[in-house]
Amino acid sequence: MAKKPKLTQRQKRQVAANRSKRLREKHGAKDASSLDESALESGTVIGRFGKHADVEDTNGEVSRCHIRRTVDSVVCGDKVFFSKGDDAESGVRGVIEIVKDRHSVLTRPDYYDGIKPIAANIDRIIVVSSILPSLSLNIIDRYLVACEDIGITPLIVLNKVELLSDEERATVTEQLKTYEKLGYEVLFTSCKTGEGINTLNEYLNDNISVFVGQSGVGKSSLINQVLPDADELTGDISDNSGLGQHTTTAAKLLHLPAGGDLIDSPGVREFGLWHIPVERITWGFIEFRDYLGGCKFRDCKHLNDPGCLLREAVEEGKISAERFDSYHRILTTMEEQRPSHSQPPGA
Ligand SMILES: Nc1nc2c(ncn2[C@@H]2O[C@H](COP(=O)(O)OP(=O)(O)OP(=O)(O)O)[C@@H](O)[C@H]2O)c(=O)[nH]1
Ligand SMILES: [Mg+2]
Ligand SMILES: [Zn+2]
Repeated sequence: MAKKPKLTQRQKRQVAANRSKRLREKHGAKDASSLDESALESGTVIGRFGKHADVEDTNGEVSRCHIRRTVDSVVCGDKVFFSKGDDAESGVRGVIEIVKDRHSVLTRPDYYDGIKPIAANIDRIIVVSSILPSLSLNIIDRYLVACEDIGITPLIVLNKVELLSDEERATVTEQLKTYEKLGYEVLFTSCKTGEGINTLNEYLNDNISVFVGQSGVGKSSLINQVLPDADELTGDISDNSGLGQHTTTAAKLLHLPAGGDLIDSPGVREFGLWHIPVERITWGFIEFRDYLGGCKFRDCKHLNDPGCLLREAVEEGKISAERFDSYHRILTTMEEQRPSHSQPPGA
């Protein structure tokens, strides 16, 4: 069979709009969210892999579904309208017809695929770091910018803390104080000693949280601690690189017994931010906000520009020098990581 020509984004949107209009007319509903449920089922995406997604209906029954070509993207946490089929043979039974509007979505840029959603309709982002792979404040800063960009409260988790000596623990506690002073919550955890797990449990209750962070930091292990039935696959750290081996390959949504959901996501090597405009990244460093617009030059790069309020604030100790350096490192790597086929945002 000849391969179907790929639709442009605009064409996809048009086809989707026509399709939902037709469905609405057919079922006499005013908008997509009030479609006749006897024709289409409502569900939540709880697994997403390759060309398929697992959708859980309101009774908790899970159907593996195809995704209608007109649907732009589907991720864990998405609320969808789908039709149930009965193709028991292939195991893939249904079709996702419409993805409902998302109240939030965490995205990351992908070198080949453009902007990729990671999880939808989340209200907490658990930013996991560890001692091995070693703690990177720059990676934390990247995730914090992404959280600020979409207005979702992050929790900074430092896992594997039992590996720290007393002295090392005092050092990282000091490093992470910077974040607490900015109003971010920081939690030390260990899947070996159980430290912090109860607090994490309480934090997650009744929320929809996505676990993000480098491969090997222990996202799946933490989820197994909170939800012993989850049985998430965990993998060893490579002896050579000290990094994880990308054990979780597809995102998965799990329910908490007391209410709320968790989304386990695959670790990413580099959490790029080149899909976010520079001004927005600057704004994502919350302690910079008071000074924005006050530099002598309107196009101040906040480097060695004369009359830079941000640099002055760093010199006066009002802004952490580490965060300021981290900001510049993000901007530098953004330019390096942006594929040549992609335009800077807003260009
Ligand atoms: N020492 C120690 N090891 C831990 C802890 N938590 C997890 N690990 C180990 O770290 C390794 C990686 O854990 P995973 O849970 O697979 O990490 P992940 O973040 O899910 O990794 P990806 O799925 O690849 O993104 C496993 O060998 C775990 O046993 C901890 O608190 N202390
Ligand atoms: Mg994992
Ligand atoms: Zn400046």
